[in-house]
Parts: sequence; C-alpha cells; structure tokens
Amino acid sequence: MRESLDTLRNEFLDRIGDGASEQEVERLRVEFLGRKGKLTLMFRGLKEVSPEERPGLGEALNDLRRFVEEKLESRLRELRQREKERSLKAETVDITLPGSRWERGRVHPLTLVMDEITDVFLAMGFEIARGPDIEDDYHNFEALNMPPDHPARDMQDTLFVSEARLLRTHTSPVQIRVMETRKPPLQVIAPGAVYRHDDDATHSPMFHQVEGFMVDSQIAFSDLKGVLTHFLRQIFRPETGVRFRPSFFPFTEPSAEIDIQCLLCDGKGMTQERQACRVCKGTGWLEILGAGMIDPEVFRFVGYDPDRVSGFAFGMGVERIAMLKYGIEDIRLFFQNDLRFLRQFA
Ligand code: 2NM
Repeated sequence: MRESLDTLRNEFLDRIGDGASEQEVERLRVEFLGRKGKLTLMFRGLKEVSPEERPGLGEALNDLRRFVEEKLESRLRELRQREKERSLKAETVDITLPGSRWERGRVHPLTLVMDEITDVFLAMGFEIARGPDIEDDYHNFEALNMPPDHPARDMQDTLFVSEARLLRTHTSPVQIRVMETRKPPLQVIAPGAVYRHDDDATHSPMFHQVEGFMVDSQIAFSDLKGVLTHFLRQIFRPETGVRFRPSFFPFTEPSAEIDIQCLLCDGKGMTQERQACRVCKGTGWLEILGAGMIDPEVFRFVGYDPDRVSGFAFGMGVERIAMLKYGIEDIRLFFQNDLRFLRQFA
C-alpha cells in the first residue's frame, strides 16, 4: 500500500504538470478527492489493513490528501493570477494618447439654399405650409386643372405607390390643401421634396421645390412681377437682370418663365476667350422660375369665386438654383453624402 501511495503521488504530480487549466484542475480534484476518487477509495481500503499498520498508513494518506489539496489550490491561485495579469495587460489604456476629435457638422448645401429662399419670402410676409409626400390624384393633378387625359400629365413622369396614391410631382397640392381649408387673403410658400421618374446628371428622382402663391381681391400680374423680381435680386445680386417670357402651365393663365442674367458670363453669353458660355449655352440667360396668374378653374376646384379673388403662383427647383449658385455640375452630388463635397459649404 505504501508503494501505491508513492505511485499515486507521482501520478498526481505528473498530471497537474504546469500547463493545467482551471477545468483540468477541477477534473483532477474529482478524480483524486471525489466520492469515488482514487484517494477516497484508499481511505476506504484502510479497513482491510492490519491494526498495526493502520495508524502509519492513515497518517501517510492524510499527508497525501493535504498535499493534493494544497497543490490544487495553489495551482488555481496561480492560474487566476496569470489570467488577471493577461487581461490587465490586454485592457491597458494609454491615457497619454490624444483623444479622437468630434468633427463639427455643417448645414447641407440644399438646406442652405432652401433657408435663403424661405427667408426672403418670410420677410415679405409669406407663411410656410407643408403637406404629405404621398398624395392622391385629385390634389396632385385634378384640382390643378389637369384632368385624366390632360397631356401635361405626361410632362411629369409620376411615381405611383398604389392604384390611388402617388408621390407628389410638385408641391402645388400643398397649396390646393391650404386654399381648400382657408380663405384669402393668403401668402403661402410650400417648400419640400417632390418625386419624378427621372434620373441623370441634372435630374434626380427626388428633388426639392419651393412653390408659393398670393391670393386676395385685386392681385395683379404686376404683383407677381414685383414680388418675384425682388426675390431674385435678394437671392442673386441686387442688380441682376430679370426677364419674363410667356409660357404655359395648366394651372395658371397667363403663365411665364422667369430668367436671370447668367451668373457666369454676366449675361454676355461669351467667355473672355469668345467661347459660348457653358452655363447659359451662350444665351446669356438662366431659367429660374415658373409662374403665372392662378387659373379660374383652380379657384373653382377649391371653392373660391374667380370673380372675387385673383392671385399669382410660382415654383422653382432648389437643386437647380444651388447648382447655378455654386457651379455644381451633377445633381447626384447632393445625395451621395461625400464629405469632400459637403465640407465645402460653410
Ligand atoms: C409653377 C409654375 C406656375 C403653381 C400653381 C399653384 C397653385 F396651386 F396655386 F395653383 N401652385 N404652384 C405654379 C404655377 C407652379 O411651378 C413651376
């Protein structure tokens, strides 16, 4: 029995080695000290030993058990200490390194231009109205004097979300909703996103408009000219040349398109090298606004008496104005969120 004690001690020392993991230590504890452990069995075997040998062997067995317990305990402490050192080392933070800076954000160029536009109209006493991006046929077309078979409906390629719902192709439905629910006098602008089936360097499927209107008794074309000329000279330059051309819209009569003198060539149509200006294509003019006197049919749709009220309305594309103002050649730059682009606008 004495020999088997030595064998067991050597086996234990062998097994615990110095690479044992916490799980291996636990397994060894069970294997040697557990209910059916090797040492436990030997304690039971003491019964069979002669009374003369029993005290000596018992003491030797106790020594071995204490030895095994202490060895298991010290190995566990060692493993835990090693793990603690490892994780402390891995989690070390060098507090002398500089922190990462939070970059200051900027206002998006479209928001910048949108705010400039709305500020000019707010200063003239206009208010801001908003409406749903998803519209019905009635507010987007019908009430704007565009019946189902009207050719003007092809001019804007509409994006439908269902049989009865579409993405507004302009913000005019907002103005219809304002007139439906309120009475003149009204001076309102409707800024917002609009949607068309269009996608190239100068057309985006989603873009922004600011439309507006003024309705009261006795509003005349001269009011349209005065308000919109003032607007353009505030947005561009105080001395900017402005030109009104006859045009057509289903919802206004008469209608006009409004140009400003080219920002690049100053209206000359030529560069200094006598080349046709690339911005205005040599015409000297840039189209900025559509406008007109609101058609009597539109007034009938919203329940106004066209014999008692009159008004003008107008609309513009925000991206187009921003592109002209900042010399941006591709509309898609506004929506790619490339910081190299966005950072240029203070
Ligand atoms: C334009 C051009 C001309 C317009 C008309 C209306 C409404 F609802 F009052 F009839 N809102 N916007 C209008 C008129 C829009 O955009 C080029």
